[in-house]
Amino acid sequence: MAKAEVKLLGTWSSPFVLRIKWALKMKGVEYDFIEEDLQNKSPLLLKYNPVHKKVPVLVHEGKPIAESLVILEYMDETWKENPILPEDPYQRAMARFWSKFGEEKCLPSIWRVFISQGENTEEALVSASENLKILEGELKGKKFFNGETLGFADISLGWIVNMVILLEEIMELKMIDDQRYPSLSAWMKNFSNFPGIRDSFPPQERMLTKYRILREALLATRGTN
Ligand SMILES: N[C@@H](CCC(=O)N[C@@H](CS)C(=O)NCC(=O)O)C(=O)O
Repeated sequence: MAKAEVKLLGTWSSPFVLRIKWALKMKGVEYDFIEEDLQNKSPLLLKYNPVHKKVPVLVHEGKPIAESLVILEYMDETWKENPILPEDPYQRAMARFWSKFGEEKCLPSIWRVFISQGENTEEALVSASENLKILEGELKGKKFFNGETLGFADISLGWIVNMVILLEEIMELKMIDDQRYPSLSAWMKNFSNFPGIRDSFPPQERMLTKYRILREALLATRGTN
């Protein structure tokens, strides 16, 4: 495949962009990465994603696709090697179900912990841990969401690994430990150790600096949350 056929518009730190980088790596697809400045969005981003104006956008042979989960499905249908979604329709539905659960329940509840402070942190942690417990139950006895093979739900939920490390470091708390979440902790390790995944994580120190600043700014604009 000629490298110039595939472009990825993204930012170095976006968890949504990371999903696409992971999938491109798994599929062995070469691509050009175009770093966006989200404070000053490029005409290319506005042209390719006029609806949401967000990254990631994958451009394949000049055709843009936006929304990371839509992109993952497009990629799986386009590049057949190392399938991301299982073949069985029921298993496919389950992969999408957990991905959706991550997006609609886990992500907002973990983000709420991140932008909380004082006694509100406790409350936010209760709601986040309810969701994490559900993931813990689902992962019991399994290496990945679909069993032995890393796929759609793992890539969708992979942001948890990065986000939890940052949150725990910045807020000086423990959210996921081996005792309370043995299966989820094991999944985090299996995911990080999967070939090609860890190498794509953004540099930790740079992420910590970025997220510390972001949290301060969000707390300052929202008052005590
Ligand atoms: N649902 C979208 C979310 C993408 C998203 O929120 N991207 C952020 C970067 S992490 C963005 O581009 N933000 C720019 C903005 O909100 O203006 C996806 O899955 O692709």
